[in-house]
Amino acid sequence: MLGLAWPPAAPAQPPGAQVFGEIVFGSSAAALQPGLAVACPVLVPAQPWALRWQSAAPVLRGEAGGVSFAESGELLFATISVDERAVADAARAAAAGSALEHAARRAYEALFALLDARGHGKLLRVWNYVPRINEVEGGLERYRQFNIGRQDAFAGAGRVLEGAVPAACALGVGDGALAIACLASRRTPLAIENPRQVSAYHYPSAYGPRSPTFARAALLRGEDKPLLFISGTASIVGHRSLHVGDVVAQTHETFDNIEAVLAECARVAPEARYRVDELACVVYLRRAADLDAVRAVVEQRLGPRAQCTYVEADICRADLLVEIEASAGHPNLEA
Ligand code: 3EB
Repeated sequence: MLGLAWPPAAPAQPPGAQVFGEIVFGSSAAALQPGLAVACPVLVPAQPWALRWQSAAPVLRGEAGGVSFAESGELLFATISVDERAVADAARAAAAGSALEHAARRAYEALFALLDARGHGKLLRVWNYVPRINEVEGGLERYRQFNIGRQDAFAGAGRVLEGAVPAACALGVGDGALAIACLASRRTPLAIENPRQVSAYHYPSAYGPRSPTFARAALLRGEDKPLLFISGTASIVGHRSLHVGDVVAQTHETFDNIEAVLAECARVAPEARYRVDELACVVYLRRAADLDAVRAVVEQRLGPRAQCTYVEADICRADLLVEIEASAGHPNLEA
């Protein structure tokens, strides 16, 4: 049994469940190991807030190769941080591209080694927090550098670069280390694409020398309820950013994309027929000043039951102002 603790103060459900991993926003330290701290400001609920994973099955915690992990039943939660300043010399010596590219490659190599060693090899969902994501260094935006290292690590580990890839998000944070968290499973998730969008792994090279390696959503079937993760979703149709400068229109376009992913999910997995008002969302805003405008659209599109947290973070395309990630199927999200 897997649950998303929501809100963070809620007691573990069912009784006896224990939290086996967390991503804390608005804080520089996680309370738990494994746990990732993302220092970005939380706008709503205006205090540190965490995504927490809980399970009624026994939890085994450990640390290997720089990766902190916890296994419970068929799931594994893992985190790793790699400070590019600490690997800059190694990157130069290996002629391995930029320090950030090297850090991304190292982080994913370590995660893959751990997942394979633990027998939880199937990556379901990855959260990527990239320092200064939109800065251009050496002629290449840092998000694009990150994509090179990530894709290299997938290929180097013998993993596919398209199709059965995980759901993900990639957000920009201030200075600090590249920080990554993931959920993986013993079972193979179903990757879902959005018919309104070119698959990210097929983006043209105008968006960078290597495509991002992620699916629009991933579904883990065979649970009491199928567990759905919708990747960070933005105002992109085909492969283009739409409504540049108009945060309200971007938010509506983002929900059109999320609804298209839900429809595609129901088509390929009829038992996973989720409505938009059943989603728990994290809304990432580039500018805190857009909160009220975005919140009005979110509440209009999701209805009053919406479980939504708003975090200030940079979006991986410089022309986008908002990105929304969502999930459904957690037992404790039932009304
Ligand atoms: C996009 O759709 C917006 O690089 O892992 C969304 C989700 C985005 C995941 C990633 C990037 C990533 O292209 C950006």
